[in-house]
Amino acid sequence: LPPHAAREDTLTSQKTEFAYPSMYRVVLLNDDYTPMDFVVFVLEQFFDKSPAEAQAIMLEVHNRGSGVCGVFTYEIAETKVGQVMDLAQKNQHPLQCTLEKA
Ligand code: TYC
Repeated sequence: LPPHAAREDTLTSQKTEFAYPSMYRVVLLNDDYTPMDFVVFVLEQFFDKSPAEAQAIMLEVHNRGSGVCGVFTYEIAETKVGQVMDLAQKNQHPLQCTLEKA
């Protein structure tokens, strides 16, 4: 169904308007100082990645400059960016994490 689709309510025959939420990529950016193990930990802890997935995403960021941690609705994406940035700051790592509309 496209955005702004309407479904027929089975019992009442009323049309219920709804729209799918916009989705946002959470993106990690490379830098020269954040330890690889820290990035792997972040991906496991906040994005539910397996150790192998986390390692692969970390290496993609390291080798290509950026990588996608996951795709979420705005509020969840924003929360995850905040969690990553908080933990990086607490550990004095310059790791950057941002949102982009999918
Ligand atoms: N480039 C970092 C290093 O060599 C590792 C790193 C990977 C940093 C991913 C940030 O998002 C990042 N220690």
